[in-house]
Parts: sequence; C-alpha cells; structure tokens
Amino acid sequence: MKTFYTADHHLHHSGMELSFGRIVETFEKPERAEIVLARVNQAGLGPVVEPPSYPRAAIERIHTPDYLDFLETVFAEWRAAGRDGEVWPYSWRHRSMPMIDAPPSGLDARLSYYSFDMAGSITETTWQAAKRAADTALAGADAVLAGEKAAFSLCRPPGHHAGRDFFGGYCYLNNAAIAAQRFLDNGHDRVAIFDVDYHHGNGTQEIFYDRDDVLLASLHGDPDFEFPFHLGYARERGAGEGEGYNLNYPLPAGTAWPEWLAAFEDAHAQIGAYAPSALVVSLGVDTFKDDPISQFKLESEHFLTIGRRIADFGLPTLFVMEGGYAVDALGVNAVNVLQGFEG
Ligand code: SP5
Ligand code: ZN
Repeated sequence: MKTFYTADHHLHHSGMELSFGRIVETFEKPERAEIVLARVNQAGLGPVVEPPSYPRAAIERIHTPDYLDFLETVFAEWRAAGRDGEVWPYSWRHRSMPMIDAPPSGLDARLSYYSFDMAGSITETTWQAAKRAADTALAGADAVLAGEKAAFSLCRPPGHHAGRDFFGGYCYLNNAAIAAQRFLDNGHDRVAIFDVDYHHGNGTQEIFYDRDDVLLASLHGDPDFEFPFHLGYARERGAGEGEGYNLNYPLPAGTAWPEWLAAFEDAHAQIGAYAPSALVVSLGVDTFKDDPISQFKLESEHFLTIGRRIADFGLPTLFVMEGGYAVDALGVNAVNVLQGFEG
C-alpha cells in the first residue's frame, strides 16, 4: 500500500514535557516518524508519496476557524508579548469554575481555553507541521477514494486527542477525523473509526459524539487511572442522533494480548454490524509492552494479527498514525499492522 509522508513533520518538536514531576525530553519526537518511515522502506510496503497542500476548508469541516486562526498566530503573539521559548498553557478550568462559551481575550486565558493539558507546546512552526499532518491524512483518504484498497497516512504530530477547538495529548489537528469527514464528503454515508491507540481518543469522541454517520470504537487504558482521564468510560455511548455510535472499551493497567483481543473482537463485531462503507484506523502502537508511557503488554507479533483482522472487514481502509513511543520497536510494530492487513 502507499504511505503518505512529508518531512515537514520536523517543523514540530516540543523540546520537553513534564513526566511525574520531572522535565524530560518529550516522548513525541521527530525520530518517531523517521523510524516508521525507515521500516516502511525496509519492509518494501510500497511507494512513499508526498501529500499536496490542501485548502484550509478541508480542515474547517472538523475544526473551528477561530481555533485554526489561534494555532496559526499564537506564537507571534507570544513573541510580541516579549516572551521567549515555546508557547505553553499552564492552567485550566476546574469543575468548580463556570464554563465560558466564547474565547477570552487575554493571551494566557485564550491558551487555556483552546487546550486541556501541557503535553506539547506550540513552536514557531507547529501550525505548519500540524497542517501538513492533516494534508497527509487527506491525501491518504483521497487515495482510498480514488480506488486504493488501503493507504497509510504517516501523520506526525498525532491527532486523536485534538477536538473541534482544542489541542492536548501531543495533538493539534484531528487527522483521523479530518480523513473520516473527507470520506463522508465524497460519497460515503457511514464511516467507522477504529481507535486502537493505548489512550482514549477524547478529541475524536468529542467531534462525533452527537452524530450517527461516524461510529467510533476505542480501546484504551481506563480513564480512572490513565490519561486523558475524565473521558473514555464505557457509559459514554453518544448523544442525540449519535446515541449508540460511540463505543468505549476501557481496560485495566497491565492488560495483555488475550484480554485486549477479546475487547478488540467485541468492537470488531460492533463495527461489522454498523456496516460502514469505509474505515479509518487510528493506529497507535503504544499498547506495546515496552512503551515508556503506557501500561499494556502487547508484543510485536500481535500487531500482525490486528492488521489481519482489520483486513477481514473487506472495507476501503485508511490507517492514520497516532501514538507509540518505544522508538526501537515503533517501526516494526506499526508496519506489522500494515503487513498483517496485506496478508
Ligand atoms: C497520541 C498519544 O498517544 N498521546 C499520548 C499523550 C500522553 N500524555 C501524557 C504522558 C504522560 C507521560 N508520563 C509518564 C511517563 C512514565 N515514565
Ligand atoms: Zn496514545
């Protein structure tokens, strides 16, 4: 299958993150995409294609214009305020504080409004990198729309924690959601998103929560102990017309292959029953046993089985890269899913 990739992902690199009270090098680093790309080439998966640049309108199908303006301009505003370094939010609304429904005017207040954590910063070129990751997802979707059975969008930065108008969890634009909407805007009427990343795709859930044209199934660390906390419980099943079209499978710390596969098979059956005409896979491989920030126990060979079972849907399929931080095995694990799919 074709891999869509651009070296423009290097335009985003947050220098650091806070991990258990220590400032460390960020886990979401450019090396990640390079390692996956190297494995794509080594495995002979297929051609690597540079995505074109798409009009912002394709992204505005998911994200609000005010949020996109904010991402594009906040770094300059930060500098104009006399600040050096990267743009970081640092304080968020607590449950005791009333919700506000319009962006505030102050710089730090707006940074808080448009984010939910400080997993990643906004650098001078983060907007450009995030835009190119969205382009990478759109180009993959267009390849599938043009008749490819499957494609791999090697997106970086990842996307599934980003909502309509917020960033967090290393994510700025929701690449998988943008791709799913691309399918809907070009002839598909039911799209499933299968999110196998270790973390709950809270952004994807927020975007499609009240809609029945996208089914989201997500397997992840139980939010009672794992990031992003607060969202991803099984009781969240969608609202209004979307009721029943959001399926969460929170799993305990230490979950190994047999238990993970049982949840995967349940989700697989639910997706099959929905009878979508296209599938987007939010492909995180941070479920791996040696992942430095995760607590599941999958082994490299299991990713082959995941790919094989995804192929069993027989659907036009777009794989969108999300998380995975065990850099030594990241390439093998991600590409194993794709090779398992190809059989
Ligand atoms: C796309 C994606 O996988 N985002 C994940 C964001 C996780 N952010 C919180 C990471 C907390 C890491 N601290 C634990 C380090 C253990 N050594
Ligand atoms: Zn993740």
